[in-house]
Parts: sequence; C-alpha cells; structure tokens
Amino acid sequence: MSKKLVLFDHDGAIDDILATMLLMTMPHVQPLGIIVTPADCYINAALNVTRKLLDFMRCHHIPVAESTVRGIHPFPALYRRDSLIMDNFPLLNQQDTLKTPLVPETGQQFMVNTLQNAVEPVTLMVTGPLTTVATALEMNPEIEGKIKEIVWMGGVLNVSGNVEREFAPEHDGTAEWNAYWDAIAVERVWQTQIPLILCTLDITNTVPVTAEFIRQLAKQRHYPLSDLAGLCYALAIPQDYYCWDVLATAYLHRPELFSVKAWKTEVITTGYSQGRIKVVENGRKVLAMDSINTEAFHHYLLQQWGRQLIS
Ligand SMILES: [Ca+2]
Repeated sequence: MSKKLVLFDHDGAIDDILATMLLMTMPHVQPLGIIVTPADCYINAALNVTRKLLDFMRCHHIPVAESTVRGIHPFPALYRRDSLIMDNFPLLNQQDTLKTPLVPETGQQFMVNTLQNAVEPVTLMVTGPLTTVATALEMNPEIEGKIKEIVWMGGVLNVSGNVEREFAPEHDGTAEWNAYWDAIAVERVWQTQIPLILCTLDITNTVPVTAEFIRQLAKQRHYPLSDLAGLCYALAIPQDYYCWDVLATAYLHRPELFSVKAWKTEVITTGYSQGRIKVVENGRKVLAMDSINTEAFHHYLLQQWGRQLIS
C-alpha cells in the first residue's frame, strides 16, 4: 500500500512540536516537508526546534521551510516565547550541528513546488493559521487540484472562542486564535472546493492535558520521545493546556477514534467577531471532528511515544 502524502504546516508552539513528534511516528505517512508559519512562535527559534526535533528522531531527510507570511493580529509574546524555551531543551541540544535542511525558498513557495511535484494529491495538515496555504493558493491557484484535503486545527463553532479581551480588547470572544490571526486567509481557503476537516475548540475543550496523563508519560520516560513530550507538557501546564494540534494530527492515523459531523459555515472577516466561523443555513460545507474516545486517544499517544528511536 502506498503511503499517505502529508505536507505539514505548523506555527511553532509547544503543541505544534508535539504534533510533529506524533506525525513522525506514523508508519503509513510520508511527510513531504514541514513549513513553519511565523504565528504562535518566534520564527528562528521555531525553525531551530523543528530541525533539532527531526534530527533527534532521525528524520533529517525531511526538508523544513520558513513561511514569510504575515498575520493581522499577532499572538501574545507570552505564548510565543515557548519556542525560545524549547530551543534550549537539553534533549534537543546534544549535537553541535544540524542535519535537517532548511530549504532556500520561502515556505509558501515550497508549498507550491511540493504540491506541483507530488505524484498524487496531498493531505495538508495545518496546526496554525491558514495564511501560508491561502498565499500559496494566490501564487498558483492550480495547486488546489493537488490538495486532497486540509485537516486544520482551527476555528470554533458552537462554544466560546479563545481570543481573550486581555489580548484583543476589540474582539467579542467568538473566534479561535488561528482563525483570528488572519481571518481573510480562512475566507480564501473557504472559497475553494478542497475538503476541509476541522479540529475546533468544540472538541479540543474536551481533551485537557491531565495530571494523570502526565504521570503515565513520566512512567515511560526511559523512552526518549516520552521524556521530550513530558518536558513539553511541563512547560505548557501553567497555561491551562489542551490537546489542540496533537488531537488534530492524531486524526491522520486513527480517524476511527473520532466521530465527525458536517456543518455549513461562513467566515466573519471584519468587525468585532472577525475570525468567527459561523454556522449558517446555507454556507460552505465543512466536516468537524465532533467527539473523541479520550482514553483510547491517550493510550495511542503513550504507545506512539513509547518506543526507541531507530538509529
Ligand atoms: Ca499551533
């Protein structure tokens, strides 16, 4: 059986690095590259962490690209500085030089080239804003035909958003951060015919990072990936952390753990609700992950991260 072609576009936060760790353990996936979008991170640190992680996991054949797109509403510095902390994790700094290549072209150009050259349609796994995807579509609209589907951690449908007044005094709190960063990019992707599978806050709210899960991870910290994941979660825990990007990425491997529901939606791009994805009667059809077997999901993570690295 041929492997599932996946191009990963993340934005450098703790959860994005954990999602990268998970994606690299999937036997049926062929990762075509990793693009880092400069959103929930500081970009040089996030690129370093991504490349160091790929080296650590002996996946240094996978190219990394720096997206140079810009969002409208920057993420808070408090969130973004996690990328600098991860860049200094001892586990990721045991080598003097990096093997994983950083490609010379921009991330958006790399996305265009990779899709154009792919032998069959590619799944885009996106765990940050949709700006790099929207920009690549603007650069070459023909790539739409090479995108099999987009699995996106973003948006919120029927519960409160996570853009707080403290960081966005003009917002009404109905949006999720990745959508709020650049709502116009979301709208651009909504205009395509590409199948969209969303992992929204509606489902991620049901999967907090629990003390019990962290204890289970600690028990198997003799495995390097569990040790590294434990460090990441220790850094994340003061922020009331949920499985966002990791949950979305798990869908690529274990979709049977999820139930999925179809919605018709529209994107609000201006005003107090910008970034809101509103459920309407006649709108753009999307699929959204609706529920997850949490126990099986935790078991899956422990299994994927409970293995030795192949040298
Ligand atoms: Ca992210």
